[in-house]
Amino acid sequence: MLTETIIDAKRGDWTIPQRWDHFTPAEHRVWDILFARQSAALAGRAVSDFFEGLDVLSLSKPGIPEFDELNERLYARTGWTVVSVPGLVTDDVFFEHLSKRRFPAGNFIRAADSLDYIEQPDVFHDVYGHVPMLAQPAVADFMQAMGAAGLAAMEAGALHRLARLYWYSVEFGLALEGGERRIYGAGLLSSFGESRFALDDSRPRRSPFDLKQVLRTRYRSDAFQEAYFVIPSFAALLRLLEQADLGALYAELEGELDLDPTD
Ligand code: HBI
Ligand code: FE
Repeated sequence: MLTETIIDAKRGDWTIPQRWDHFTPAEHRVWDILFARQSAALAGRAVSDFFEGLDVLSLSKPGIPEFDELNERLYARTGWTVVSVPGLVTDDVFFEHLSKRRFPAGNFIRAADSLDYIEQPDVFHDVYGHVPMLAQPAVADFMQAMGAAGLAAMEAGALHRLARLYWYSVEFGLALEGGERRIYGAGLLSSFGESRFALDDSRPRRSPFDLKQVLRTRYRSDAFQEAYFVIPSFAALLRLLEQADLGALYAELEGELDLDPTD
């Protein structure tokens, strides 16, 4: 697995060594502050799979996680590994990694004086937001399928549609658990404000997850979402993706107007 990463790095897959020892005590403290605050904010709000993932990956250990150590546990669970990248990588590289069960994580952490705003996904968004769910087999399979679907969508010139599916599930998805709405999207799991807003605020629309509607619905990346989609379970979401003929859907939607989240 390591050799493969080194060879890939020569092919320009944007991976860089984490060099965990370069993080300062102040940066580890930012992680600890974010971790404590967010774990309290998510009590009773996140799906139980999330907390189980934090636990089995020993992510409650203080400081920014050391990826080699994290990967021993993650790889044993679902064959995924976290790889270090400098920031947003291009779509082709991003989906290629996902299709090979590698999750690209930003090799930096936000500043102590801007805990609630990040320009680019940092190590807290990526590792705290995305990685615990990757310890769950159905999610691990779904994310790899999303990688393959992303590469196929690029081929079909339909990446903007696949990006919506990714956005309204992986980043901002809600799920039903015991009849209650819970958070599972990384953008919500890692956001102090929006983890509350997404469940409690009366303004956003919350609809049952409908693939065609999701593929048609625009989103904004610079504000809280105006619409959320709710899945009945991950098994259902995985089945939906496996059974969908996305190519046919992209073609079918060619003639239909896009929707605003508030439509
Ligand atoms: N790069 N590092 C990183 N992290 C992401 O979440 C990411 C990315 N590049 C592209 C990308 N996401 C988007 O195309 C997806 O959100 C659809
Ligand atoms: Fe993300």
